[in-house]
Amino acid sequence: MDKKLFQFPKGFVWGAATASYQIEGAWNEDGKGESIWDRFSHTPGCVQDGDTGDIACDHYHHWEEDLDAIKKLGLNAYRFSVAWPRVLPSGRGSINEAGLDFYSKMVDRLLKLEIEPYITLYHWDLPQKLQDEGGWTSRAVVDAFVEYADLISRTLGDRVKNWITLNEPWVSAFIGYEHGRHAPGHTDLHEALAASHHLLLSHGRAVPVIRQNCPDANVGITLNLSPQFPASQSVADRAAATWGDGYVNRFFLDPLVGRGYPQDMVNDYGDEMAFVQTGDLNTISVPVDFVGVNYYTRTIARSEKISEAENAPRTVIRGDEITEMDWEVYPEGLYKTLGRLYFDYDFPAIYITENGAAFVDQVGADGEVDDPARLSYIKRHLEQTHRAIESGVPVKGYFAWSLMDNFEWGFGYSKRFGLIHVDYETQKRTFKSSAKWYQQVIDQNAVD
Ligand code: IFM
Repeated sequence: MDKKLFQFPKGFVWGAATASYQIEGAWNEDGKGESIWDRFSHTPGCVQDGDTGDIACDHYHHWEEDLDAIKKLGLNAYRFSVAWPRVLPSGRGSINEAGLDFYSKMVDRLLKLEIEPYITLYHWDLPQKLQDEGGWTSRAVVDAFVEYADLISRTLGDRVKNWITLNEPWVSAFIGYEHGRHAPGHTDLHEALAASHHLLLSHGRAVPVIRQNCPDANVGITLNLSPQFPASQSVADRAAATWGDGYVNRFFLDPLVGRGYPQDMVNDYGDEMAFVQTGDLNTISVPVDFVGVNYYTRTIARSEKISEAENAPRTVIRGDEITEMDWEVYPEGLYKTLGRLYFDYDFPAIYITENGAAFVDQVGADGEVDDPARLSYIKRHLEQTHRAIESGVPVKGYFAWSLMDNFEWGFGYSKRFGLIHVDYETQKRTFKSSAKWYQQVIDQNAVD
């Protein structure tokens, strides 16, 4: 009777994730160059409450304490990103040794603590110098990314095995260049499409370089994926769901596995796709060892092409459990997504590189932070992960988002996703109850 309800496979990777701009601070220290997020957050009106990542969790100075916390949590893996402008302040060319040294020391310490590093090369902090030349809309950025990937994998590849080229290229391209809510804050679909293509091309060009520098590398890319459910049976809602799937999911998944850009989206975007050159799709579909999925919620697609009155009544209704991001809690969407990645797209391995939830957290009079909603969110997503594994999907690891509260982009510090609470005034770290529970999960390799 002591058999655990959800026992995970031996060797399952238990981690947590962060990103450089969200935690490091030290935005202009020790030779670091300006990033598009430095510029964006310093521009009045771009980030809620005028917050910036100038200090954030001050991880640049607290990194040893933070690594000790990771050890205490019992994680066997830590996913973090390198800030490109910290190591190449102008994006290419002259190297900032102090920046390289920071990551090198971190890797050494992680390995000493027996924590496997998973490095994300690009988690949105493009050097501003490259943005001044057009950023991701310019094809020249691809060579710069390859130079950067080469530098980092040459420097750390003797010790780091796990590499993620890009985090959520959809967000970089479409939220940054079409919706304007992220750096660089543009609102031009054509730019977003070009950015998206150059991001994918950068991935395709970087993978062989990483493999050359690190022959036993485990290399992949991380996508934000969200299953689309038509709000009703109406033709219009079904079309909206197909379009939404093309926009967020298939536009990235299809080219990565060699299917090219989805024809329905190409038809929709038309001449806007003129920047795709011969051979690009071949480059993009370079084989990867895994795909990383960041899953938070599903999308219920309601057509904007017909009025609510003309449309069929909604049959798929958003649940009433909603996070602080206004995202519906829908764990089954993770099961569905994992299955699709394996059964439809045939990825050899899958990591959940992010999953978690923002809720309002209070530090109690006793100094404790009790966060049952987050604990329950993670628990139910782990149950769905386990279900996927039981169905034969090769899910190799789970990284909670996030290790600690941090700068949540356009929302500044107003949303807390951490397992560890951060008091931004004092930089005091406190394990929330979800962290203590996660500690037990890792210890037992099971969700009880
Ligand atoms: O904080 C972000 C992260 O940087 C990328 N994925 C989604 C998270 C929550 O919004």
